[in-house]
Amino acid sequence: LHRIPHPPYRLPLLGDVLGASRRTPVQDSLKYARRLGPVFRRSAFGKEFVFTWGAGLVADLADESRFAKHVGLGVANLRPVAGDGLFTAYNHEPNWQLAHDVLAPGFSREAMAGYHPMMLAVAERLTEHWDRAAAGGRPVDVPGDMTKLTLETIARTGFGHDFGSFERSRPHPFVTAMVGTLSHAQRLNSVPAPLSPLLLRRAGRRNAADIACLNRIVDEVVRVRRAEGGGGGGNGDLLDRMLETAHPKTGERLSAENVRRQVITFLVAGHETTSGALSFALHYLSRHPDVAERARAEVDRVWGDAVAPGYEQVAKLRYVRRVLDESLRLWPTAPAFAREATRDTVLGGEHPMRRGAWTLVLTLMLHRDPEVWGVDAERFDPERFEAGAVRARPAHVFKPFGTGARACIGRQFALHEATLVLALLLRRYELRPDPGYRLRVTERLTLMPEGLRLHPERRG
Ligand code: MNH
Repeated sequence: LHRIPHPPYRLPLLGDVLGASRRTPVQDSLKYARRLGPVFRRSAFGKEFVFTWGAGLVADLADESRFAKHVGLGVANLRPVAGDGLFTAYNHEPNWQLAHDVLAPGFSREAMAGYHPMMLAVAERLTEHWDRAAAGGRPVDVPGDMTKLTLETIARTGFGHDFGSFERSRPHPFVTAMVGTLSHAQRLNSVPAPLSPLLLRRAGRRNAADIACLNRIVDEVVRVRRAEGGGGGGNGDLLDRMLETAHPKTGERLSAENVRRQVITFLVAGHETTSGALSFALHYLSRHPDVAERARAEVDRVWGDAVAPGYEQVAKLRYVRRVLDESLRLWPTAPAFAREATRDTVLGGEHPMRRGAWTLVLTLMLHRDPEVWGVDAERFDPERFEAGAVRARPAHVFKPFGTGARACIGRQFALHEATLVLALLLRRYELRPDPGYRLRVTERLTLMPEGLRLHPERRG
């Protein structure tokens, strides 16, 4: 450990807190990463954290025979919310494998094709809203609207539920409570553990109220489905799988408490990060009219005059997909993930790690490593995801969905939804930026462009 660099000004007890920001810990770590190199450590309140972002080291951490997901920091702080749900489960918890096997078919190609018409229907509610804004010459609140869209999409496709987000002027209470628990989980990382009961008493009460609110909302969603008499009221959607499907080998089913955890997990994990990804992509499209024009031409060419593009017509939008990938490169909306050694080993042939030792992979910096992405790594350029360019890069340098057995189960879902929506918006509107807007990014475990507004104009 002592060979790994750390910031120069270390305070006793407090550690590397000078110049550190509680609001933007991940963007803060970027500064340290650039100064200290591919692996570095920061200490806070007597605890030492190791950060890794060098491409070679991250590729080594992707070796599943020696490393696995570590449930720590922000993820561990979400355990009171999501318990042993898929995202927050420890590797050894039996409910992880059970839920993974029961739910994975919900993300198959066939399942996705079944969600497609519902995704279109939700997107139509967004365009109705944007049409009104365009007609009135009003700007739209991009992160707010993308959150409405992605929440309605996962709620409708996964759970047959309608939160009515587009009919509300304020966010649904589910969203408010979710943002509360995510922000709280992030803040817990920057408060010394022994003091946290004192410092966070009020925040803790708020958080408990937020969790109770989430529980109430999902219990109602489950109650309604059970009242429909089971038997697949949702045509085999995620909730049907959670409630009805036994494990193909063991015959085991999810418990009622675990179902609650999974519903919260999927409603949160299934919309917050996709919303951010769409928002960043729309920001870049509005700032790069040449890219928007090229993407729009692709949509016009591939979709023709189809009123409702089919499932297959989304995968054909190669350039729109590159825009999305490039946005996720610069702003991976889940900006870090943690890996632990599953046995005593040496990371990158250089750093000994005991079994259980862990490090935080800084995806945000991995994606900006000049040695991998070039001296212009900070520049938005979808051409980086042209097939030849991708082949020329080493493996494991683009990791917005994590890695290995615990990587994102919703990856295809998110990519399909986001590509579809970007294409629909490009086809329908010119996206004019707010001239005064400078990109500011808020962190609540996830990343989101703060205060982003656009002026959509209907195309002729
Ligand atoms: Mn998703 C895990 C990023 C969309 C459901 N997701 C992860 C991980 C990353 C991630 C990174 C791994 C975290 C870790 O190693 O600790 N997810 C994303 C991004 C998007 C996204 C950037 C959108 C863009 N995720 C979605 C969607 C769903 C979803 C959509 C559901 C419909 N994600 C999950 C679940 C897990 C996960 C569930 C946990 C999987 C597991 O551990 O088995």
